[in-house]
Parts: sequence; C-alpha cells; structure tokens
Amino acid sequence: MKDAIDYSLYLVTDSTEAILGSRDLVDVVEQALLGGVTIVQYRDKISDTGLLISTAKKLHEKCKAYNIPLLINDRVDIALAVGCEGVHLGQDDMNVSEARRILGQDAIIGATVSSIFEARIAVSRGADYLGIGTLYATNTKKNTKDIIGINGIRKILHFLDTADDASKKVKTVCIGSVNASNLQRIIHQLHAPSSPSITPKAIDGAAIVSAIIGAPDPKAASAHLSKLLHSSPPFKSRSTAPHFWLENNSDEIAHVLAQAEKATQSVRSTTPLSHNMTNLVVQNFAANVALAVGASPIMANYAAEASDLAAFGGALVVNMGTVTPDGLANYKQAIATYNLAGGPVVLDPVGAGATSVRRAALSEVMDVGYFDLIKGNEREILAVARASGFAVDDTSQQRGVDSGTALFSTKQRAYIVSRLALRERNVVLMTGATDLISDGIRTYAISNGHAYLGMITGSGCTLGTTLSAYLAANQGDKLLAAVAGLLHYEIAAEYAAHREDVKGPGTFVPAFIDELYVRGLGVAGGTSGWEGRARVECVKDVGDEGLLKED
Ligand SMILES: *[C@@H]1O[C@H](CO)[C@@H](O)[C@H](O)[C@H]1NC(C)=O
Ligand SMILES: *[C@@H]1O[C@H](CO)[C@@H](O)[C@H](O)[C@H]1NC(C)=O
Ligand SMILES: *[C@@H]1O[C@H](CO)[C@@H](O)[C@H](O)[C@H]1NC(C)=O
Ligand SMILES: *[C@H]1O[C@H](CO)[C@@H](O)[C@H](O)[C@H]1NC(C)=O
Repeated sequence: MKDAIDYSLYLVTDSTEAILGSRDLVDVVEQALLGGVTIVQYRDKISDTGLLISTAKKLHEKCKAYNIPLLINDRVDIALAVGCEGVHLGQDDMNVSEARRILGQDAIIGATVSSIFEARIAVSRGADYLGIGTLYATNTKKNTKDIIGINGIRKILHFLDTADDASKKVKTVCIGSVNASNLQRIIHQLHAPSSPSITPKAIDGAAIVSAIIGAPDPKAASAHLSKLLHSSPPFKSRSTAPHFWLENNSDEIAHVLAQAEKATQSVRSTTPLSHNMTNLVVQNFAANVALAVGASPIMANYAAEASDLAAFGGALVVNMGTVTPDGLANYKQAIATYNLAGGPVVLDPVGAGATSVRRAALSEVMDVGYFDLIKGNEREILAVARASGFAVDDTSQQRGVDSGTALFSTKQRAYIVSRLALRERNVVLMTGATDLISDGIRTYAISNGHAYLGMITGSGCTLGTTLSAYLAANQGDKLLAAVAGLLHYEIAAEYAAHREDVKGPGTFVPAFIDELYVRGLGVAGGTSGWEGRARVECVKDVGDEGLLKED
C-alpha cells in the first residue's frame, strides 16, 4: 500500500564520475539497501535510453529483493518499461496528472517543488509526495533561484498543514546537500510548531545523494544516516524537555530561584569554557566578566580550533557585532562543530537589522545552525524574527546599535519571544528595562538590572558571555540556566550601582566586576541567595498579539 511507504532515508542516485567514481551503480545501491535506505530514485540525466532501461531493470531486481520501492527520475517511459513502483518528476518534466494517467493509481508519483505555488499544483494533480528544496546549494545542483533554505521548507510545510486534506496527507522529503553533519539539525529545525499544543506537519524524510553514493563505504554511510534519523541531535539530547508551569505562581518562582542558585554553584564548580567568537572593542571587559562569574574565557576566531574547543564541553558565543565574509565563514563552521558536539551556542545578533549586510549574515547563520539561546534587544529580536521567516508587523528600522525606547508593550514582547522560541525550538531573551525570556512554553519577565548597564559599552556582549557559561555548566533546563545567568548579571549590577564608591558609569565598571565575583561566590557558597532581590514574574496566558505572521 502506498500509505505505508517509508520515505525517511530516500536515496537519489548519481552516476556522474565526480560522485560515483569508477564504481558500479548497481553495487553501490545494493550496499545502500543493506545499510537501510528506505526508497530509491534512479536519477541519470545523461545515459541513453537503452542503458537507462538495463540499469533500471538491475536496480529494480535489487530493490525488490529488499522490498524497497524504486522510482525513476523524469522518465515515465522507463518506469513503464521496467515495471517499477513509480516516478519522480521535476518542474520541467512531464506533469503529474499526465504521469498518473499513464502509470495508474497504484504508482508512486513524486514532484520537486520549491514554492507554495508549485506545492499546491503538485498536490492538486495528485502527487503522492513532494521533494521540497533546494535546501542548500550542492555540487550537483547550483540553481540558486531554487535554494530556499530551512525557512522556505518550513513555509511550504506550514502551507500544506493549513490547506486542504490532500495537502495535509501528502508526504514530504527535503532535498539539497543533506549529509551526516547536518541531517539531525535539519530535521529538528523543520519541525516548527506554531503553538505549544499543535504538532506541526513533519518532514517525512531526507533525500540523500552524494553522502551515500559518493561515500567510500555506502553501506556504512547509509546505516549511519539511518541511525541519526532515529535519534535526537546532540544539542537536544543533552537538555531536558521543557516542563510546564507549576500551578501556583509563588511555587513556580521559588522553583526558579532554587534552580538559579544551583546553576550559579555549578558554574563555579565546573569553570565552563566560554568560547567567544568576536573581534569587538571590549575584549578586556568581556574577559574580566567571564572570569568574575566563574567561567574560563577563550578568544578564538578561527573555526579550525572549534572542534578541539567544543570537545571541552564549553559554550560558543557568536557575537555578530562586526561581520566580515571571512568571519561569517568561520562562524558557520564553528556553529556546525558545536551543534555536532552538543555544546550550547549563544547567538548575540548585535545591531542585527541595522544594515542589509547584517540582515543577510543573520539569515545565513540561522539557516545553517541551531542556537540554544538567542539574545538581543527589542530591535535585534525583531530582526531575528524576520530571519526566522516571520513577517513582522512593524515598520521601524534600527539605526544604531543602541536600543532606543521600547516599541512594544510587555504583553507584546512576551508574545514575540515565546512565538519565536517555539519556532526555533530554543530559548529567546529580549532585553530591556523588563527582560522577557521564553522557551516557547514558559515565559518569564525579569526586571532587575540598572541604568548604568546601558551607559557602558559591551554590557550586551558580556551578558552573552555570562549566559553562555551558565548554559555550558547547566545542560538540563536551558531556560532556567539562562534565567540564572541573567539574575546573576543584573543583580550584581544593582549592588554595584548602589555602592558608595560608585559615582557613575566609569566607577561602575570595576565595581560591577567585583560584585559579579562576590555575589556569585556568596550564592555558590550558600551564604546568600538571589531571593529578596530577584524580580521575576511568570507570564502565563501569552496571547496571540498578531505581530508575527507567517510570511
Ligand atoms: C499535463 O500535460 C498534458 C500533456 O502534456 C497536457 O495536455 C495537460 O493539459 C497538462 N495538464 C495540466 C493540468 O497542466
Ligand atoms: C554537508 O553539507 C553541508 C551543506 O552543504 C556542507 O557545508 C558540509 O561540508 C557537508 N558535510 C560533509 C561532511 O560533507
Ligand atoms: C501558593 O503557594 C504559597 C506558598 O506555598 C501559598 O502561601 C499560597 O496560598 C498559594 N496560593 C494559591 C493560590 O494556592
Ligand atoms: C567576547 O566578547 C567580546 C566582545 O563583545 C570580545 O571582545 C571578548 O574578547 C570576548 N570575551 C572573551 C571572554 O573571550
């Protein structure tokens, strides 16, 4: 039955010299079948019809032996000639209705789509599944107009989920440069709920070409990919599932504070590495803050070092204060490395949205990486929402890096962070006089801190460093770890600002570093707590403020 077809590990063949080498395609496909591919598409754009038919026949024999369906790319005539299970049609190939008329109801017919428009047509013409892409540019496919990234695929899935019954039921496979390094992250990011209670339409599989056909051992490569498909990505398996609220608000806050104290102890006792990728002006200050909260700062902008550093169990801070093409390539490589190791990654999109270069850079890193925590001021978080594929109902443009006055009410801000965190499946912090932080399920408003923090350079950046240390040392509940870091940082600022020796922002800085150190030590040592100082509220009932729309 067609409904029972498993699209999860979808092999697309490639007979070109660059990928297949001098090996025999049928042998390679047999190895892939042994490794666990669940469906095979024979794609060969160059061989003549005679060779296509004879190869397809051999492939069909092998596939039948493993009870795996074989589809032919483009050529309905070849599928008919060999009597295989179906075809896959590109946008330039025969249309789905015509192929259906020729091959009949039982044939599996799939179509490549790269827009909602194409998806709607393919479904209305009776496609059984959609190959959605292109996700990333590949060597085999360089047509950049079709590169739609994570956001493009999420949009199509969302459309299918909210359209008619046939669209809801159609199977989907993502295509374009999927390999063992990005498979789990891609599947994770494509699963983007729009509300905590609704399970979104999932992608049913990933199409793989060179990561199997070009692999030295196609059987081992397929088996590895199959294993990855059926397990959580490292950054998820190291964290606990978000829990729901305690019914009673004071109990909930007490729980948050108790966790915050534990988290502070654990930063002190583990001295986590905070790997900071940036090249901004406030190096000395940032390093001192990291040391004062109990972390071990390291400044390394070369991605090549990331794999060694990721192995130490620290966290990465990607601070986009200054973006250069070289820097961007380094960021992307380092993010991928930490994602694979499961090390937390904090994104600090400084000044995002201010220029088109920054907007493009932000979209690029969000398309190729998972961020455990994204922090920024109101305007930066709005830029992140746009990069996440939302249409934001707001016309203001950020001019400078400084945050200016608030654009939205607390309720609206709570809505923005929770909606975005749900989509990105992470923690989002919007800083301001009242900070809003959410994992999509729980949202807290925190009103600690002092105005002096806004009068010194680097306070946003050093908060990012602090939060990264907290995430690295507390890999269970990421939201509570971040809340703890925020409280440490902002309460220390309050103590510092109220000291007699502090007369203004200048004398504030050294006092702040002292207080970060002293207060953290006190909490970690059990002689004091955040309680009595912390101003944390639960924001239950986050309403749909209608500010973020599916684009
Ligand atoms: C599909 O293709 C056939 C033959 O090329 C054409 O007659 C038919 O109109 C097309 N159907 C649609 C729905 O475009
Ligand atoms: C996997 O694909 C990504 C995206 O194209 C690429 O950057 C990366 O180098 C690939 N990894 C491997 C191991 O081939
Ligand atoms: C919530 O818990 C606190 C302390 O545990 C208690 O004093 C209070 O009465 C509770 N409130 C409600 C609404 O149950
Ligand atoms: C991280 O952040 C700042 C800039 O925001 C950078 O200059 C500094 O060197 C980094 N800090 C550490 C601890 O590496």
